[in-house]
Amino acid sequence: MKRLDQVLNAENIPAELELVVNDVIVACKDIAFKLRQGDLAGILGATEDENVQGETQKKLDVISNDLLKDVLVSNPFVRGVGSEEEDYTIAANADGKYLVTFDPLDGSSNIDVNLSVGTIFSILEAQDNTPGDNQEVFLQNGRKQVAAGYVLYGPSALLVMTTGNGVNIFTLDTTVGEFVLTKSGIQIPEDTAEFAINMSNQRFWEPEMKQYIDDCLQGEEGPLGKRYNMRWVASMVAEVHRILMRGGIFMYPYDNRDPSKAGKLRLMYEGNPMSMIVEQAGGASSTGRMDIMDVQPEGIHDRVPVVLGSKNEVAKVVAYHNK
Ligand code: P6P
Repeated sequence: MKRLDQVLNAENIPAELELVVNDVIVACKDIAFKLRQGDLAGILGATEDENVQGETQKKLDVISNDLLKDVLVSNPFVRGVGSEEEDYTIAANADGKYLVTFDPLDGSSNIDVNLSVGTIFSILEAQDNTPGDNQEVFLQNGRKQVAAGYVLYGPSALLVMTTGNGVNIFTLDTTVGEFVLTKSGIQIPEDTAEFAINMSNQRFWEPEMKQYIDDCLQGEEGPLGKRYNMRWVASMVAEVHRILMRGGIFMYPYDNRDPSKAGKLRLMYEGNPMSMIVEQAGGASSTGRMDIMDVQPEGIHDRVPVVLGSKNEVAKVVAYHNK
């Protein structure tokens, strides 16, 4: 079985980028170990604090964020980092080339009920000498990513990542503490009959999304002519992984609960990295009206509507929005 470093070497990526990826993975292996300890390590439950998103921080949100931040800020090839848990971007090294954004523990509402959570990361190149504590240097569209990945802390800890050469899956071998290649060249089935959406928000959606879901629920007799199944794990990393494995469509659309927000999910460290992975695996990822990776960010915490997965199903949802 090939180790992560052997696969990255074969992909001919710059040595500095490989060292940045390795530091992300060092932190994620530590997060995986802490999650396995759970209550035994006294690290479950919430803090008294809220993050910039207005969400109560779980203890493990803070621990995971600190692990990733500390290891990356001291990496000589990192210019700066941006995190869901940090109000502002953080400067690392003025002559570092790489910018790393991450959601340190996505789906953390699942932690206290022992369900899957994940770490999502995205890597960009700084295009000028702007310091890493100026968010402007991060504000590049998703097509500029040089690497993206997630670690799914499920029954096994899986690293799924791409450097633009397809999508590989690595499994954490806990006997040696290394991620080893277990699947390569992932391809998402182009069609699906399985959708993932939080149905409790239905009354807040735009008419186009309501119509698509209504038509799915009409099954074989309806306009889409097939019986759909539904899943909702409330952990984007778990949903995306299921889609990579068996196809599907994941949606967190715009809703009018807070009209000032374009969506719930964040562009820079959820939408863009997941979109790079999904497109590299032959899927599609859209806001419903345009490719997510073509969206020009205006702030490190920008939100975006997300419709991603099997490309022919995403095309249907886009068609509903373009009627
Ligand atoms: P809801 C987790 O908080 C997250 O950011 C995604 O991982 C997940 O898909 C979504 O929010 C779940 O949101 O509104 O169903 O709790």
